[in-house]
Amino acid sequence: MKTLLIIDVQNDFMPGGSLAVPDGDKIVPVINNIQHKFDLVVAAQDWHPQDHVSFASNHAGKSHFDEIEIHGKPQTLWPDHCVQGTEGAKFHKDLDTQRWEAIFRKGTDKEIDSYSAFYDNGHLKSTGLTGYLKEKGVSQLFLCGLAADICVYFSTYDAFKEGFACFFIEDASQPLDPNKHEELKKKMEYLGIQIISSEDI
Ligand code: VGL
Ligand code: ZN
Repeated sequence: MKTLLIIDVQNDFMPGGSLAVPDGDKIVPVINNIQHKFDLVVAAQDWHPQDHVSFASNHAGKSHFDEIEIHGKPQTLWPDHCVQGTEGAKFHKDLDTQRWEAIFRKGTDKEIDSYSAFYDNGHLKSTGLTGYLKEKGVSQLFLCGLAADICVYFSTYDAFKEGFACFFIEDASQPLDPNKHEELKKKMEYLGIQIISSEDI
C-alpha cells in the first residue's frame, strides 16, 4: 500500500501568510500531479486554538521566533498561525483534496506544540496516525508539504521510527530555513530515509 502523507499545505504557510514559507505555493501543482500515483492519500493540518502556547502573542514581552522553555522543553515562539476555523488554517485553494481519505489535525492542545503528524513534541500523545496507517497495511510512506525543515521533517522522522519505509519528496516540499533543511537531509539519508524527486515516484 503506497501512501502519500501531505503535511500542512495551508494558507498561513503560503507567501503572504502569517508564517510564510518562501515559495510555499510552488509545491501545490507538484503535489496535485503526483496524487494519482498513490493507493492512499492522507493529509495533516496544523490546527491551533487562539491561546496556543507556541504563539508569541500569548507570552508578554516576547517576539516572533524567540526561543523559550516550556515545561523544560525548548519552544520557538511563532506568529499566530493556523488558528482553528480561520482562513489561514484552510488548505491552499488550488490543492486537490478529492482523493484524500483522512485529515489528521495536530497542535490542538493549547499546552503543547506538535510538529509531527504522529505525536506532539513531547511524544506524550499520539494523533492515531500510526494505528490508522498500520491498519490500512501501509508499508511505503511518501511525505511532502510545509515546512520541509519543521513539520515534514518531524513527521518523516516519527514515521521512520514507527517502522515505515520513508520517502521524502523534496520538490513537493519547501523549507522555512534552507540551511537547516540541508543539515536535516543529511540526517535523514544517514538514517535510511530516501530523499527523492516527484519524478522518481
Ligand atoms: C509548522 C511551525 C509551527 C509547520 C507548524 O507546519 O512546519 N511550523 N507550526
Ligand atoms: Zn503550528
